[in-house]
Amino acid sequence: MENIYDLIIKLYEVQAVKFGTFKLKSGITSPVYFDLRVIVSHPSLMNKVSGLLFQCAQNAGVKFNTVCGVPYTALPLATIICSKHELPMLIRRKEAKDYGTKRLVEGTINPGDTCLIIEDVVTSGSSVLETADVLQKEGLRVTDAIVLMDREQGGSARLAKEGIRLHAVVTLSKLLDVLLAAGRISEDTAQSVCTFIRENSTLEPVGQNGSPAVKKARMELSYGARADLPETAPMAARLLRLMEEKKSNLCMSADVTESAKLLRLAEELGPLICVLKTHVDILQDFSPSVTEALSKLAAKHRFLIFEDRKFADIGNTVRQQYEGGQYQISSWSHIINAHAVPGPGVVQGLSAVGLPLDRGCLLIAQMSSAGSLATGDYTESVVKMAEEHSKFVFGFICGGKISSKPSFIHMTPGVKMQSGGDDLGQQYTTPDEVIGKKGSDLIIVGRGIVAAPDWVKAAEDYRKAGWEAYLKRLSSLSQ
Ligand code: 5BU
Repeated sequence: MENIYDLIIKLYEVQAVKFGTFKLKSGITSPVYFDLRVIVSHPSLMNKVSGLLFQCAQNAGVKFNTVCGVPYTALPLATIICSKHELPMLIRRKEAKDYGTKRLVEGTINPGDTCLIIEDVVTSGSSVLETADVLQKEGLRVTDAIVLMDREQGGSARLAKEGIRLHAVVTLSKLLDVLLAAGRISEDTAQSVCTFIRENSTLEPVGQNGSPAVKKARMELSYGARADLPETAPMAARLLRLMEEKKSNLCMSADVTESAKLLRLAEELGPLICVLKTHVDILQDFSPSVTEALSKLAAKHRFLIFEDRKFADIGNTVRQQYEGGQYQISSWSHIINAHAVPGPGVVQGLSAVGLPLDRGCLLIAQMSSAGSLATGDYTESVVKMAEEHSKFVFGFICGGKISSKPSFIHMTPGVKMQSGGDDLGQQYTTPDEVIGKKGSDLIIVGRGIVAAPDWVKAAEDYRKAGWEAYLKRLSSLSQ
């Protein structure tokens, strides 16, 4: 066991495993990359790896007469094993020579012998299968393969289908657990690797062998657990805790034009919501006393105020719009939102005002209205901008989950019990769809509540629907 621990640390130190952003042959981007070719420059590591590969075969009770390494990285490993234990070896050529014997396998082939395959990394299992195929065509039997690193992306199930048992010295889950425990990688890194593996499995779901790191990533984190992550911004942590405490992922959009009505909504629905969203500029009778009263109700009923101002100008202008004018938004609104269209200056201008006041900002990554231009590459760029300003930007206005980082909060407008729309382009999705299927965190409901005959009943129905969808999602992802 200690051996494996040391091996993993050593592999990390010689950069045989790297974390970051890597473009794979397939074109997809991976947060983890194995380059086990580098181990040929570390003789003691070569010996250690070869020893563990052999031991793995012994432990599994594999019976074999000969050994073949998958070219090229596993070739020297097979050589060391065969040399040390005086076993006959076979070499598989990648290309047949165009002269001489034209053999695909070098060495003495005794048809009917069992050949053990050695490989460095298995992802889908296809390179092991290719080698097995060549050996089988020569009349050899292939029953087992030993791999140094199983990425747990479906390779072992694929090989099993072809009658080959895969034995791994190290699994990716184990590697992540050890590196996490040793403080070599962050929780965030482990999480993103797990998410990547889960989403890019070639066959079977990952993590069935019970690694805590992988299990944790397969398991959806609760709102409360996300609040405690070190990378979670203070405003996100505050909101997530409120949600957990009030069992509510409901943001009410109090789109009314009279101050008295706004305050009545806040007083009556305050206990059921975690955020109250305003459009302060639609109030006919605004005065600073309204926001003062609203702030008191927010403290009394424990909800956050979100002025849906959608800032979208150069940094210098938004700074003044946020802080000054007749609304003085920064003095009472815990949360604001902004379009990313002006570039990062908009966030810089807003955070200059908001950060010292412990405020937070949501970036508008998608919109609920028909024909919205905030899609595709634009949405991706917004996520990137949020990641670059993650102290102040703590989440998104979006249609569903757009970032795998659990520290970011996803809030979705355009929610009603019945899907459909209004006659000005608004499009509605149900709470179950938004939270349960699309993976968002909060529903934003306006007319679904405000235009209902009984506000309190409607708000309670939405709170319940949103919360139950969340609980259902949590339990389905924890299996
Ligand atoms: P509704 O009555 O639930 O349709 O109100 C939705 C609210 O959310 C309303 O205040 C909009 O201004 C706000 N909204 C939205 O509907 N869609 C968006 O993409 C964004 C905000 Br951003």
